[in-house]
Amino acid sequence: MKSTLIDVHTHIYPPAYLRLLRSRKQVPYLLDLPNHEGDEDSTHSDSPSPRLIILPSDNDQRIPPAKRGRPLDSGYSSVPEILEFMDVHGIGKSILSLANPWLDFLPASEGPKWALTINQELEEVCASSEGRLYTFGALPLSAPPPQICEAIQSLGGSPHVKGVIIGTSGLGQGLDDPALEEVYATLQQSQTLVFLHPHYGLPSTVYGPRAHESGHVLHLSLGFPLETTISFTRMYVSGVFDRFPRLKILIAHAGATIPFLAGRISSCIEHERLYHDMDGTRVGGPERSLQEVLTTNVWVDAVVYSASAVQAAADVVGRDRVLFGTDHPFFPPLKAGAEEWMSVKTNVQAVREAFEKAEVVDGILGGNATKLLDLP
Ligand code: 5CU
Repeated sequence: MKSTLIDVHTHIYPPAYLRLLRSRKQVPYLLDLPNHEGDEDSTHSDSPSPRLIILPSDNDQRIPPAKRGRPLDSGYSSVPEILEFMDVHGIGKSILSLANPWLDFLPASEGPKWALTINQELEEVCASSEGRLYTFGALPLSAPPPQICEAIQSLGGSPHVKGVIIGTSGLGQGLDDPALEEVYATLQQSQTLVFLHPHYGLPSTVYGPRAHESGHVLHLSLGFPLETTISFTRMYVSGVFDRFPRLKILIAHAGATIPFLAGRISSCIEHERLYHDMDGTRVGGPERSLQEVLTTNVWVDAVVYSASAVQAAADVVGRDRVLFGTDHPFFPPLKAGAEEWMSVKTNVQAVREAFEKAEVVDGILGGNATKLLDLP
């Protein structure tokens, strides 16, 4: 297959990170299974794969251990398997990012050294990939802002780093936290692309007492995109993009529900009494329009599994600001032995179905990423 696709959304747990998870007993951690609890999902080994317990809901004691979280097979960390996955799906280049929950859970004193270790491992993997792998670096977000800024600056020296990945919690208070100003200033000044990705979802109470019966469905399909939507909207209404108008942000999962809700968000701002005086003159709230921010600061991936959704996202942010992604190693085929991943095929087809013009399809499947990330 011709390898022309560029995958901007593909995750990895490098060996150092797996060692970190293995050393822990609280979420996130690896749950080893005794042999008799054999994991039917695992297709890679005779002994049961440990379970990857990363989401708070994964730790639900009502779920049997062999079904908790997901099986950690080698696809989560093996670079040869990633390259093979790329070959099977015609992916020429991939941008690897550390998967959730990144380094968010570490004590402040440990974040920077782990960020350094993980980012070095990722840079080495990419450097020996003959131009096929690049990376979004991880940030030690639990550390004090000056150390986060130092980490951003040190990534500038790594030739394969194309930006950073962050979750929605920031320093613990979200991405509208004034304490992040120094970090945003550094990101803007260095023109570092920020890949915004969810992990925390919504408070578990919203899913009701039967949530454990549907596994990850509610959390991943609704919690993830709503978390991203809320996080980005908080950044916008708090004026982050007014103060840092050259910030560059790539929003996961086709911009979550932001493209769909952009009009409503803008209308709520236009009707917010706190933002207007008695004459109706604007006295507060974000200065730049959401439309302007979405078409100048924002890019989105195309991981949305639907032609109409990817089209809607492109209508709002611009067709040249949508970038193909796979979300590997999440959403693997559940059928043993399947080579092609339905999740990947669905996303490629959605792009081909949504747009008639070959140049738009080619842009989304690879050209836009080449330009944004300055890929060879
Ligand atoms: O949908 C996704 O992006 C993911 C992810 O990145 N991590 C995860 O735990 N589940 C789904």
